[in-house]
Amino acid sequence: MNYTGASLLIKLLERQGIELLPGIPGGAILPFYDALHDSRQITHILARHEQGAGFMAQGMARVTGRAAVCVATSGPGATNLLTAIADARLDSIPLVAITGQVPQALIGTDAFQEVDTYGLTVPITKHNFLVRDVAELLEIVPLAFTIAESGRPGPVLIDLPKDVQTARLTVADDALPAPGGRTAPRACPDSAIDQLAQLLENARRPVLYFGGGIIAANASHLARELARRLAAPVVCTLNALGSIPAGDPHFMGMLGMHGTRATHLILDEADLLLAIGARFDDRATGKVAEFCPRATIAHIDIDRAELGKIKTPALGLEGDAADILERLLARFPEKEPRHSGWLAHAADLRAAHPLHHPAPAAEPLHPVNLCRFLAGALPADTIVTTDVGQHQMWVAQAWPFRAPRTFLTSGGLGTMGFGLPAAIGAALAAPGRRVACISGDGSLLMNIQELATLADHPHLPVAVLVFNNAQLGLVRQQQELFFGRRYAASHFPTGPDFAALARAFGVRGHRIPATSPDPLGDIAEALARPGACVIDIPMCGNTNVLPMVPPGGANLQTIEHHHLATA
Ligand SMILES: Cc1ncc(C[n+]2csc(CCOP(=O)(O)OP(=O)(O)O)c2C)c(N)n1
Repeated sequence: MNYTGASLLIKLLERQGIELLPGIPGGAILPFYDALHDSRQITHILARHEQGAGFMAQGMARVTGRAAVCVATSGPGATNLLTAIADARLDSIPLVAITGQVPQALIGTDAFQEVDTYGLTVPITKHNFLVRDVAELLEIVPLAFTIAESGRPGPVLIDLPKDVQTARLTVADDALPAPGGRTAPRACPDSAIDQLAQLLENARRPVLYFGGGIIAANASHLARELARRLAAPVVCTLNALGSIPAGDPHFMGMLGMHGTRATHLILDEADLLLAIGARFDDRATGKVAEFCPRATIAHIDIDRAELGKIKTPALGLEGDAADILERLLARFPEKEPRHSGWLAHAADLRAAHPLHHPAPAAEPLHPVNLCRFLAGALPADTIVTTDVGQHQMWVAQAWPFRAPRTFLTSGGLGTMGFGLPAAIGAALAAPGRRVACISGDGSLLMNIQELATLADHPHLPVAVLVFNNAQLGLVRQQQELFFGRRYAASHFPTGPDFAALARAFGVRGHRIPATSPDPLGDIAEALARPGACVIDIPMCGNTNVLPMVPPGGANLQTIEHHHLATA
């Protein structure tokens, strides 16, 4: 069949199984859009800002575990995508970003809407391509998906000059390449797994440190089973939340800057730390020299570069977490769980250091109480997205996540503006699932224009819940605690009426009156109605997310509620 570069790319995306494609058109990508018009398989989702399109694709990829695609034009379209690409890189999300480029004859001439997208994306992609010839698409497109999904997942960019989109190529059906996708990584040697089994066998106080890599590897059930057989407490990073149910007796909570005190105490006592798909991020470890001071460290990661990057492990195992855990479990046959005294001690620590919050009846809209109320009011399999700030940390601390891929948040880059478009992408990719976007009044404004996209899909069950404290709350908190209460640029002098704003976009909007006698009842009523909505919830402006490890401090130096109460 005779293709243009544009129609060939569509054909190859269809063969990849792509059905949803968020993006925004523009001059340099118009031949692609023209060909897209003929696709019966791919539904284009018209975002209102390319960053929104990138985060919609991320929402799809985070929910399904498969690479999702977004598209933008050259120049400003491409630069608007950069944040979403960098975000995918830091959180290891498989993403294929397609950008239009000026015709090859104009590259390097400062042509209209020309930027060096290839150059700009070198440091923030796993790999990137500038397509020079239409025939290269046959190799590049499947390879882009293979790179995005294999090993440590990540973003891949395909920059496509306009003349390549219009160039013609005849390809027989049987000459079309097989779709790309995840390839099996090199197997970790048996000897390393034997050594790990021995370390675990000898340990008296083992702790498992779960990272987002467990979810990426679809290994949550295996990691939980290891915890059970070892009777080992589990600490989770932000992006590992959901890999083990919050109610599981092994789960100690999130570690790190806003982690639970119990995680830090148990890590301090551990004699063996097994990190799985975790990268010893500074937000998780606090002052590295004082992190887990008594423990021998073993580290499983698919990315060899992570082994020893921050902490030198006694044993590093490179490979797929699911494969390694399965083989490790075979070495721990079902028998009486060991270390049961250690697990009981962990439970005591957890009980002794609960999350501080006022009684729900006294302060129903305290963010911890509100998160627990919302989790109870929404279906158990609700997908939660957040933006970045205090609200994000409250959700991480208080939402009882039960399953992997139910908590989508920008962990590594910490991008305000992630929540709404990620929620739209998640809802599109997981039809029938409820999606709650917990946002802050600062963050929501960063991609508020995507309410227009949501209005295009009014039946999507996306509820945006604005924890509205009239502030950049996490900034205000740091200024209170570490900058002598000098509140520079963290209070909003004015703020929009988010309910009215939602309605202006065509989305149902609710504002919970500050004087409501039953604010939780009002919220439940708004959530019970079908379709997309925004619920603006006013809350107290000076509540802090605690505990908190001061930036640069050791995890045991947490600021707790009682420190401030007596200060
Ligand atoms: C794009 C971007 N700009 C700036 C920041 C720095 N930052 C981190 S949290 C925060 C405040 C967030 O405010 P809001 O969304 O209202 O949430 P709150 O902390 O009040 O819950 C800021 C400005 C960021 N993370 N991302």
